Amino acid sequence: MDAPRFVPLTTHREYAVEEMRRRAADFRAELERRRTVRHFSDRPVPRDIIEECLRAAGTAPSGANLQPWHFVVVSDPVLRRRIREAAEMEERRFYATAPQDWLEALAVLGTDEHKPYLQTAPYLIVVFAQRYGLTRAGERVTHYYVQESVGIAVGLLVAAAHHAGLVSLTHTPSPMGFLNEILGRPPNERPMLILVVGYPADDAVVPAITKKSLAEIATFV
Ligand code: IYR
Repeated sequence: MDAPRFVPLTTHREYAVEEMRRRAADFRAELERRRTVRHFSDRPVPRDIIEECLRAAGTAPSGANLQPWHFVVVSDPVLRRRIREAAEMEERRFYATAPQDWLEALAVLGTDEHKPYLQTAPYLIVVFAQRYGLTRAGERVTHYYVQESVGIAVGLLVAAAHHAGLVSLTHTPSPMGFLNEILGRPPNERPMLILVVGYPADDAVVPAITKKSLAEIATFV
């Protein structure tokens, strides 16, 4: 077992309370402008911007710092077409067989089995959760809190893309096993979602939905 090694915390910044208040409110306001978008432009996005967003995602905390995620950035049009075709096949089944209450909950979003954005947007970031890791020698390494860890990383990725001036969509065709096959990922990796990233279409519209208030989402005791 490795002994813990510590270094001084040199990265923390403290702000005067007024500045802290302003920063908290500014950040909140910036995140409030984020919308999940389903109408994408095919305008290219420089790859280095996506790389920076992924570095931001990679800063996420994770169980035992094992960082149980892998991001496959798909820009190849042939692969995007194959992913769209496979996803639409799953979605046709979903919309034909999902329980009525699920379909009713989804109605406000106006979604259906057609997923043209999987081909239009310049990037599909396919997020894989590593159920366990593998050493160079091929031995299994147990990963802890995988869903929580990858969920946090995706949250940071969504925020990073927004902060950079891009829009995104968390897309979860289910089941998603076809992604391992198309992208050649190993069996210890489970596809968690596809983050569609790019610029919005000029005529993009979004559902008229609202977020819960602070009183609804939080309790102070
Ligand atoms: N995966 C389907 C259905 C869907 C489910 C939920 I929960 C959503 O928030 C949105 C869509 C689709 O992508 O259409």
